[in-house]
Amino acid sequence: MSTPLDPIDDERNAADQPRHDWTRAQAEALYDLPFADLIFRSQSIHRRNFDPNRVEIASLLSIKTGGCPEDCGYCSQSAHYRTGVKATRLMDISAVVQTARRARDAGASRFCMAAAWRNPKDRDLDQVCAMVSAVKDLGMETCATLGMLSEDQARRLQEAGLDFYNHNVDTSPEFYGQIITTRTMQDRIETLGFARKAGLKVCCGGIVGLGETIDDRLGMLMLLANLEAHPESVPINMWNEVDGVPVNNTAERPDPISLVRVIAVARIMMPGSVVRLSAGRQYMTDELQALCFVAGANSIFIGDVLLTTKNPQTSRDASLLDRLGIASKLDSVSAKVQIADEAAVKAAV
Ligand code: SAM
Ligand code: DTB
Ligand code: SF4
Repeated sequence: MSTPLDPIDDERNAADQPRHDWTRAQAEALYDLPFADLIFRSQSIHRRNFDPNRVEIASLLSIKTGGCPEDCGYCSQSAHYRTGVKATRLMDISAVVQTARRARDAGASRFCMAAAWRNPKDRDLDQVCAMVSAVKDLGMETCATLGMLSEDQARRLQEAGLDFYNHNVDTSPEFYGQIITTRTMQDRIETLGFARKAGLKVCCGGIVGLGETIDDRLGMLMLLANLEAHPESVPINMWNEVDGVPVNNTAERPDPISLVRVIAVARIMMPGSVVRLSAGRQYMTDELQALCFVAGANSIFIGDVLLTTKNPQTSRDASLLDRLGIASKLDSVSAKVQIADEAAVKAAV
């Protein structure tokens, strides 16, 4: 092995002593380990902090789709690009609760409500708070992702029963400006700070496959791991391809081995965080997903659609988890569960 790994100290890296001082050299040294050594380290750390045979099941609903004023270069919902996604109004509470109940009955323990906003208007936030309280009453963990928040909005969401706020850094600080120009990385960090201050748990990660380098992938992980507190959830999305967005000019589907390495490094750097294998599972083989779980991923979204793009069918996920010996409520339900309604599944790109 060419690069000495000292002073990486896995013992010091238990969840109760999380580190926030990761250097680029250490991140690179981990990423470059021979594959078996990297996976052994990440799986050992995973086992010290989690049940290795458990995967969290979350479900996602777009409560307000499209027409977004932001220019995120990967996104089907930005009003800046012609992607064929139709803008909708904020959903009724009853329809949201109905979808959440279906997701719960299909085996999901967390329900994430997403809106294509730069930031919520106060009037809309009242409606989202009512949704959050109603979903919480179903006995589910609640998560929302609504764009930038003010301190007061974060507090109101927390009081309504919100458990998690999702707001991603998306990529490395160096690559960020090539993907988004309408909000800065600093804006995002500020919203994450307001969420924390309000007592919300933080769900924060990013995307691979936009055309970023491996250094960018590691830069994103370092940014997350060196935050004052590690996000409780870290979604790693692989870009779900969308026609008509600028990222098509640079995008490259990551080498599957690189994806597994990224997951393993995330697990080692943020040992107590739940790492979600998020968008992009539609392109992954069962074997690749299994490797990601072994490397330390321990959460997925179920449902045939994410927000506007496809996700594996729940029956396929049920079969995969079952064959891996990962207990879930999914294997006890009908093989034909459809959480989103028919129209959303047809519209998914
Ligand atoms: N509009 C809100 C915002 O961006 O703050 C919340 C929803 S937005 C869709 C949440 C995250 O989903 C983005 O930050 C990005 O990381 C991820 N995402 C969006 N489109 C994606 C795509 N096509 N493939 C993979 N991930 C995507
Ligand atoms: C996250 O990191 N991934 C989810 C959730 N947070 C909101 C969103 C994935 C969206 C995939 C693209 C789409 O379906 O439009
Ligand atoms: Fe809007 Fe969110 Fe899409 Fe960016 S990622 S364009 S903020 S919906």
